[in-house]
Amino acid sequence: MFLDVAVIYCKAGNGGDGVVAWHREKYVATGGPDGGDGGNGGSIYFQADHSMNTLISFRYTQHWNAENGANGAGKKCSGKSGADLIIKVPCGTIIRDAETNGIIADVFNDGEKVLVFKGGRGGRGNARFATPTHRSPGYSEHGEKTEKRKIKLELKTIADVGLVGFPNVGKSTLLSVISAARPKIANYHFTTLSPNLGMVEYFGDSFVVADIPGLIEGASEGVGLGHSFLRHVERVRVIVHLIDIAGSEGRNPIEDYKAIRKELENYSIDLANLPEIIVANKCDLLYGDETTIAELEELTGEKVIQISAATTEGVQELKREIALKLKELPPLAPLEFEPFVYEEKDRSSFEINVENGIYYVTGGYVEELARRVVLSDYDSFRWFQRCLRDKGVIDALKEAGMQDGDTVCIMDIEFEYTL
Ligand SMILES: Nc1nc2c(ncn2[C@@H]2O[C@H](COP(=O)(O)OP(=O)(O)OP(=O)(O)O)[C@@H](O)[C@H]2O)c(=O)[nH]1
Ligand SMILES: [Mg+2]
Repeated sequence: MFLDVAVIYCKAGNGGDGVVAWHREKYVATGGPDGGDGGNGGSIYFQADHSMNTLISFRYTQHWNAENGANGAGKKCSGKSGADLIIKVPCGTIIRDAETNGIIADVFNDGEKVLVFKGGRGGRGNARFATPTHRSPGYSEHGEKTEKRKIKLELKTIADVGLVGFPNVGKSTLLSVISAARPKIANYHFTTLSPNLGMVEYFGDSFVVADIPGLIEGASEGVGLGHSFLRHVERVRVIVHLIDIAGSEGRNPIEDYKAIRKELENYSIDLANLPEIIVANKCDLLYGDETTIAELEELTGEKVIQISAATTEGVQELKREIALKLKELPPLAPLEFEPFVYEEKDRSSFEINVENGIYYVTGGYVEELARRVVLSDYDSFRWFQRCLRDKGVIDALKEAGMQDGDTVCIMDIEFEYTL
């Protein structure tokens, strides 16, 4: 099954907590602090893999979590770092933030590994807080907690050439005669339901051709298989526009050409502006009548390449034409985009709200502080109070009307203020 858009949830690993521990040894009276640090949480990477061509696996697995860092231990033992998670995706997968649709990364070249979500830092153990003047700190830090992110994966196939045209004009037949690809071919509409890729060799040159499902009038408004498959020819270098020149289904080839052009324009102006090679297929059914070809050439002002994918007549010339055209064009490149970056948590601000006589302090600064404090420890709590004072939180609380004996709530820490 083919899937080219998927929404998943990712969470990098939390940092492990630092611990409080004391060195204990026979005949050593005061061993000092030896609590180790927590390990860092695992990060999430995305890696392009050329052997994949669909995002279907993301339909079944929607939650992707990297491992948390382990907590530290005594004897200055650091916790184990969480293992990184490497998520394999097809080449050409664009990663977007699902809320804003901002592009985080375009995983383009085979094997390319992109760091998307960094794991949380481990907290420091009490051994780290010892100083000459404060030799037995009884507190440690909690590890950094990471957030779960909702992201959208979008596959935009990477190919040099995109085959477009009405259903049944012979796109898959053409791909099967110019490459080793074996797409399904049949005499009915929408034989092709998902993009097929084929590698074409031409005298030492090679290029990738993408065959997509047929387009019909109104595709850009969702008729037929819709225009969603045009995503897969969006970043090709040249479009090969195939027409059933014999009008074997009773349609008019000239009108067909105009209709497809209109759909391309409706989809995106960039797509419509791509260089185009016009190919008249099924010439074997023309029996020498070239009036339609002349008419098409007059309409477009371009040379129309005549082929029969069935008999392979003219196919070699088409390959040459494509190879020559590609030589003039810039190589395939990843998207140019302003990368979306998640807002760094503001770790310096705080806010005070008073509700029912209780003073609630929220904001990045106090959240970070609360992560570091160990309330059961006297030293740690004193340090916490000192930070609140130095940062001006106490002054701000007083300004808000706090009096002796009032209750203050900072995250999940609740205490009574005494002068
Ligand atoms: N006579 C003749 N028939 C052809 C030629 N090329 C393709 N056909 C026939 O046209 C029919 C449709 O061919 P496909 O290659 O499946 O067409 P398609 O454009 O991929 O169609 P969809 O996948 O449905 O969009 C098949 O029966 C082919 O055998 C040709 O050059 N001459
Ligand atoms: Mg087909």
